[in-house]
Amino acid sequence: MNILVTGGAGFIGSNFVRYMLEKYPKYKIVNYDLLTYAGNLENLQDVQKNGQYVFVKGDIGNYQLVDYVVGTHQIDVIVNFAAESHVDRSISDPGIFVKTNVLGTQVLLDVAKTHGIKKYVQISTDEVYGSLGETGYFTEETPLAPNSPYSASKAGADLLVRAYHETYGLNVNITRCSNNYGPYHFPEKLIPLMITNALEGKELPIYGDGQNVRDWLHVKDHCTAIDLVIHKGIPGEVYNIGGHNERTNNEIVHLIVEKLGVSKSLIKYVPDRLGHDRRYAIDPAKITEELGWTPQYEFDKGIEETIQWYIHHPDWWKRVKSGEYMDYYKKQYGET
Ligand code: NAD
Ligand code: TDX
Repeated sequence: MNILVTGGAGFIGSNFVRYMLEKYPKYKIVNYDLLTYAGNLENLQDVQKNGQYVFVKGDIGNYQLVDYVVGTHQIDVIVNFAAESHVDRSISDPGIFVKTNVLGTQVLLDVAKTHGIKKYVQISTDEVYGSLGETGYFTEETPLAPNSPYSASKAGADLLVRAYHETYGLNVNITRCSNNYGPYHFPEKLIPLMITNALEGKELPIYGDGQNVRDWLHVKDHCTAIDLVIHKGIPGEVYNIGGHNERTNNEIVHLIVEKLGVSKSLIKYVPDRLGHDRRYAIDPAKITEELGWTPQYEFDKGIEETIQWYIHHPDWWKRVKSGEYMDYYKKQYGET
């Protein structure tokens, strides 16, 4: 099987590329990524020499290039991770979110249709369902009610994916996963920001009252779920992915503070995110019962491993935080 992984140089995409190359040594994996600020080929340094792995630098919005890559590599399956992914950035600059997440997805779908791709998998998010109260879970039937420009752009993309299935019969799946954590997580997001700031003795900013709840899943468990959807997903279906691991932001930050043995006085409550969703929680019954998925990571083990990963990879996150790796790319691949 030849798989085009878009956004494979980012956090989840790079973990997925590595997972697939290890699990399916005969598959060809083409990583198509624009290398924005969030894309980092250092995430995949260990697979650069794998003969089944190809990297192409490009924009998912560039029809001609996507069309060329899909044709040249005889792509069977497209898995779209490429996106602008940070909610805070979408609040200060929504335009690029619409361009990449909505228009970029439409280009990928058009290419998939033209080439008669066997399967198109859209990596979406639980945020398209909006915010929950203190009880209840998101199921695949929960109405879409996105609250941030980021989640609105992801919901728009999901609706296009649905339309290409209904209108043109494209074999699609949409996955909606909860918050991921694990290695190579970009340090603008809560968990890696808190770990790296704590390691640097910097403040730990908690938005609002810190009682917002996120449902955390280890990135490797997300990868196993996507693997199942690629191979067994029923055409046109949506699959929610989550491991029933709800934590408040206060709990997460206090856990990191304790595990790293730094002072609680680093914690600083700061003004709330605009439109901040209160609670996300996934009901994963469908993917569990229909595709046989079960997460393997206990949160305590997963977060301990993740903290250890950051402790042992200061070169990775220090370069990312300083922007040094972008200078390297400019030399290597031209302006990004
Ligand atoms: P990320 O920001 O770490 O990576 C995004 C990648 O997409 C980067 O490598 C970037 O260079 C690339 N990219 C951006 N614009 C592009 C373009 N126009 N063309 C080609 N490549 C482009 O994101 P992530 O956290 O790894 O998330 C991956 C996907 O999973 C996203 O679609 C996101 O919405 C979804 N998701 C993320 C989470 C999470 O907790 N991180 C949870 C559920 C769903
Ligand atoms: O400094 C911070 N302080 C803080 O309190 C940051 C960066 C975040 N937060 C809060 C906001 C959220 O309630 O922590 C929670 C998690 O924030 P993020 O890491 O920004 O994640 P979130 O907004 O929940 O979105 C993430 O999960 C769903 C990903 O970034 C999305 O791409 C994914 O779709």
